[in-house]
Amino acid sequence: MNSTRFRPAFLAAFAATAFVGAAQAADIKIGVAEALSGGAAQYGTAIRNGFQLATDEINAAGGINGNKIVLVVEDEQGKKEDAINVFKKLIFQDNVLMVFGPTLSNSAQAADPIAQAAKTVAFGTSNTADGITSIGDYVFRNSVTEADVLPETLRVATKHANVKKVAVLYGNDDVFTKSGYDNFKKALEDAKMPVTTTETFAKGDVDFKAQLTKIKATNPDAIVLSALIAEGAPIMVQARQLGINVPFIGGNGMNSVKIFDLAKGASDKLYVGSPWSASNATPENTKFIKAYTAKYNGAPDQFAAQAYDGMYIAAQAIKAVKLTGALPADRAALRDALPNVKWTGATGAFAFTRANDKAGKPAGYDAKQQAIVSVTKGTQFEI
Ligand code: 1QQ
Repeated sequence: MNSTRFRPAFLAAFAATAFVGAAQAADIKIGVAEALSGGAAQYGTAIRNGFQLATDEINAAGGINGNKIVLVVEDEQGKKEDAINVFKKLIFQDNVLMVFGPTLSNSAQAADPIAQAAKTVAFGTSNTADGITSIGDYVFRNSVTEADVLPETLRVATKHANVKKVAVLYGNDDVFTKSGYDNFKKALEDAKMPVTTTETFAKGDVDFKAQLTKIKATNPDAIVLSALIAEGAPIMVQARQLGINVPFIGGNGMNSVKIFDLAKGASDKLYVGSPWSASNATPENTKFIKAYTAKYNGAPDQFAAQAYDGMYIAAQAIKAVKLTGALPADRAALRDALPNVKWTGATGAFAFTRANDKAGKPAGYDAKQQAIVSVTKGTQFEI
């Protein structure tokens, strides 16, 4: 199942460094590959902050079995070529124990095979498209998938806003926006919801008036939108400019408080599902929100929360592994330990399950425990 066959060669290659200092406290290097610039930086920055906060807390409490976590942070710019390069640097040059990221499913689909081939854990905290974890057994995520969330988002939003027919708008050149579309389409079919028209856009588009004008002519009660925020925010602004005032029903891409900054009043009547809620008053979440707000001088969002929990989940697994300093063995041992972690964090109780379906559903998802949130300036509807 794991890398036994390859161990002797790797051990020989790493022998020089493997046992030096193994007896004393050593830093645990963890790679963080996130979009810190470009259109996906809205998400990536929150994610990086979540990792940093959890790391600081873990280190302040003595580290993991006495060893401190050291983050090696790289900007993958939300682009798949850069995600591949950053993964290679972290895995082969920096010799990190594992890699968090990348931010977008689009990049994960390109970069995670590098980690899989190098038998190094790639842990996504924000990858929600179908099929990510089916890349291989070194690929993990704690992000709740579109396949899980969208049917509930649709159910709650259409009921609450009394929606009888919808138009659909999605990005057709991105793994996440396409997967969101596929899952919305299925959920709409299952709900027998009539679709007035389906329109598409591409990454980097800035003018959506042609699609929105067509949508307006079909007179839908809501617009189902699978978009990243870089396109999603201007789409909402331009829709309102065209006099389209019906609700938008979005996926994870619209699930950021940045939508309020970017689209301002035009972001009213946006429904999104979320695995995290600011108003969930558990001790873990209250502690997270307080610490995050104090450190970063601004409110966290679900991207920060899932990253924060992701780091604690990894720390539990690392704690259970007896690190030897021999990187291939440690990487494999971490991979074997991760599935056993159970953790209650800012997003609630979490456990991994093995994904056997195409959607690669993450584990520990409990639809009842997770809140569906409508982002109409902070209004929330628990289901
Ligand atoms: C994905 C997403 C994006 C919204 C991540 C920020 O969910 O690409 O899977």
